[in-house]
Amino acid sequence: MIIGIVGLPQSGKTTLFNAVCGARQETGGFTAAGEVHRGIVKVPDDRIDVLTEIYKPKKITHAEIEWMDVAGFTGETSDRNKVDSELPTAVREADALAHVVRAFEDDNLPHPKGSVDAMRDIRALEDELIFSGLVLAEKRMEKIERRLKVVKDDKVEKEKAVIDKCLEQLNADKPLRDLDFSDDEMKTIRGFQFLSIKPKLVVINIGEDQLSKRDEVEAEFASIADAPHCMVEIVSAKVQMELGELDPDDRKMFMDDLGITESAFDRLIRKSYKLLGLISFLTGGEKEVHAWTIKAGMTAQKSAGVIHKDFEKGFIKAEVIPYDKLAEVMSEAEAKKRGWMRLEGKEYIVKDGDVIIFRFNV
Ligand SMILES: Nc1nc2c(ncn2[C@@H]2O[C@H](COP(=O)(O)OP(=O)(O)OP(=O)(O)O)[C@@H](O)[C@H]2O)c(=O)[nH]1
Ligand SMILES: [Mg+2]
Repeated sequence: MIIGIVGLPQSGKTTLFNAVCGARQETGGFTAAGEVHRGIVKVPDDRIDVLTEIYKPKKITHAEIEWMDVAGFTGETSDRNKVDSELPTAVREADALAHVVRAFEDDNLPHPKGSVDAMRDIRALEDELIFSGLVLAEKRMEKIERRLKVVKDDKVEKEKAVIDKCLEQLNADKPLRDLDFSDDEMKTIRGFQFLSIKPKLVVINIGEDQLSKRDEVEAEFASIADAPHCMVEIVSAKVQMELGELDPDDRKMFMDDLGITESAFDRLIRKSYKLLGLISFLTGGEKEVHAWTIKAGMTAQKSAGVIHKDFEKGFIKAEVIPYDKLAEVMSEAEAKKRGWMRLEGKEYIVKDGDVIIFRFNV
């Protein structure tokens, strides 16, 4: 699962990337077109800490997501043949987008649009995502219609229906992520990698001096998160990056000074996880405590396959203790004694925080 960072040049994308991934890429230097930074982020999870206390494992493994940082783009082109070269092509492979929007004031750093106006920039990027999809869909539709003139083809007819649905939405200046698509429809259009279909996290990048007004800023942009598959988070990327470079003791002191809590940043990463429709189930033992990433709605048998294909193939049953129950007694044996361990079959829909032991045959 990949989150692609997008936004205007010099909005703080690489700064955010460094903060999130603990990376040390150059900031303020214009990430070059075609340059891609990749990093892996551990998803903070208090439940792992509790399970660690219970099982005292040799190894601890968090859920992870990949973040990707690319060059900025202004999206000022109105030339339909150029639009694709303007958008960093790498972000097409992302599963979700994080749009970094500059809200910080800095007289020494000119804004590519001449002034700081976060709402304008949010809308402009959305327009660009929609526009690039429109170009793609229109081109495809031409091909489809040409083909259907020559031959009757059910598969192509089906594709036409989905592309029509997309075109209607895009022509109304609305993103595809607002629409519901069936699994079948999704399969049909997956190859186009439409940007406006990707879940979007809007990251409002505020300056250090705005940190004390965080709640006001949050209220100002709250409506953005009303749209389906959209979330907003307020951070100061620069402060977070600098905090990340400190050793833990100094960091704690700095954060107290600035009045920021650890959870502000953890929340950004947790949100991105949720935005992707991901949840974790947990496994615990002396060897390892492990948070495993699955798509919400996955069955027990499919989830077993995330650990090992043999678990899925030879699946017999899942022994499930909900995390809250386990944390209540802090002992697997005690939870079992109290009858809190359930036996679930292959069709069981795994819940976030299920602590699972899979029984299987190979
Ligand atoms: N004052 C201030 N400056 C910031 C903040 N966040 C980022 N910057 C500065 O903005 C400049 C650009 O930051 P980058 O992270 O390189 O921006 P970018 O979006 O990756 O830029 P491109 O790669 O050119 O698209 C750097 O000089 C940062 O130090 C902030 O919260 N406050
Ligand atoms: Mg950059």
